[in-house]
Amino acid sequence: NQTLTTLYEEAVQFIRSCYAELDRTELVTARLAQIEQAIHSNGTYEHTFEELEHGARMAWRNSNRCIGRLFWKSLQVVDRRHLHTAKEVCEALFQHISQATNHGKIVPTISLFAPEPASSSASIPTPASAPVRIWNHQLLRYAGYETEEGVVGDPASLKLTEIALRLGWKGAGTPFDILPLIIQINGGEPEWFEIPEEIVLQVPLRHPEFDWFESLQLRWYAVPMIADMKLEIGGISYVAAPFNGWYMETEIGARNLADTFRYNMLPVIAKQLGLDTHTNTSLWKDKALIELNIAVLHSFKEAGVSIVDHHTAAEQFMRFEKSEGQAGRDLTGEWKWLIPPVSPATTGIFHKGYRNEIVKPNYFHQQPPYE
Ligand code: HEM
Ligand code: NRG
Repeated sequence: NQTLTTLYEEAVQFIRSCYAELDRTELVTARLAQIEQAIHSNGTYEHTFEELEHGARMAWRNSNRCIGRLFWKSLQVVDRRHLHTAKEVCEALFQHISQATNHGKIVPTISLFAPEPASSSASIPTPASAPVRIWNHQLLRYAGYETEEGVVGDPASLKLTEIALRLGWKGAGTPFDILPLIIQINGGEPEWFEIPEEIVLQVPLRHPEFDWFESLQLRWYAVPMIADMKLEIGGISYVAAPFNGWYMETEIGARNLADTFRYNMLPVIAKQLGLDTHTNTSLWKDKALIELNIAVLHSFKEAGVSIVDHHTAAEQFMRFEKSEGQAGRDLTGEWKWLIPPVSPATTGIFHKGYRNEIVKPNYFHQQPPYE
């Protein structure tokens, strides 16, 4: 059976590198014999907690688009493979949100739910057959509504917001409504759960010098928690594996609140700054962008919420590069994602090249369950 052979080969590769890194090479032969047996009788195998923990960390280390990889060893891995009902999964996600937020001192964390069943010769699983699927892009994200006056909220959430409303959720209709969690079990009907307000840390944005900034009533949630990627370790696919670190300020200040197809705040900010928005040569977009990013950094700092500026993040990435070299590993990276969207050429990353080869374990985009 071709699929099972591939699964075993993937397992061999992973177990060898994982155990070598953990200084457990003497255990490889016995563990592989066990895995081969398990695949033979069940069509799949189960990771030990140590394999899961180190595999998720290796996957972060291998994430070519991530500038934050210096801290890969600190990832906290939570084993949630035994949870089966939507209610149980929801409770675990609430715990992830509060423990990772940690009152602002953010803890990089991943929760791992039961993996997709490995293919057997009898049936090839579709994404819908996964024991757990999380429909949200991030555990915390703002809704977006199409109205007569245009989009209210985050245009990136239009589709999921529509789904939530269709399932019976009701949003307040503000520009910053937190979407409910939408959880699907065994390909059945998805269920939605409102996230308790008390576990959602958000940061109102203020500028250190401009008092008018506060009246824009901008805010962002404290913790980015990607919920729709699949973690692949040793041939096993964890399709529900939400993870988080902390924000780099440009993600909020140069993209989420600035992109014309997101909150599109640059024109309003430039006008408040008294800039001429009718000519490109006033560089009004650039000036507005910088003040918005300053406000994001200042507000997170004042609120005691972890965040990194793009210069520090780039320096940390260069340290990561160096430590990977010392560990004898080849660094891979995706340059156009690694460079920050603000002043890229002021960072060392801009002036280097990276090999964009995919090494596993890794996090992958997957087909959304609702398409
Ligand atoms: C992408 C920073 C933690 C995995 C990114 C991006 C940034 C970033 C700026 C680009 C995002 C974008 O342009 O939309 C950070 C920082 C972290 C952190 C500052 C702080 C600790 C993590 C963790 C993981 C991770 C804990 C996984 C365990 C990824 C992946 C991507 C990514 C897979 C690519 C996402 C995609 O393709 O959409 N990170 N990250 N990062 N990061 Fe990190
Ligand atoms: N740009 C997205 C988040 C992508 C991941 N970024 C991180 N990941 N910092 C946004 O919401 O702006 N992380 O795990 O910390």
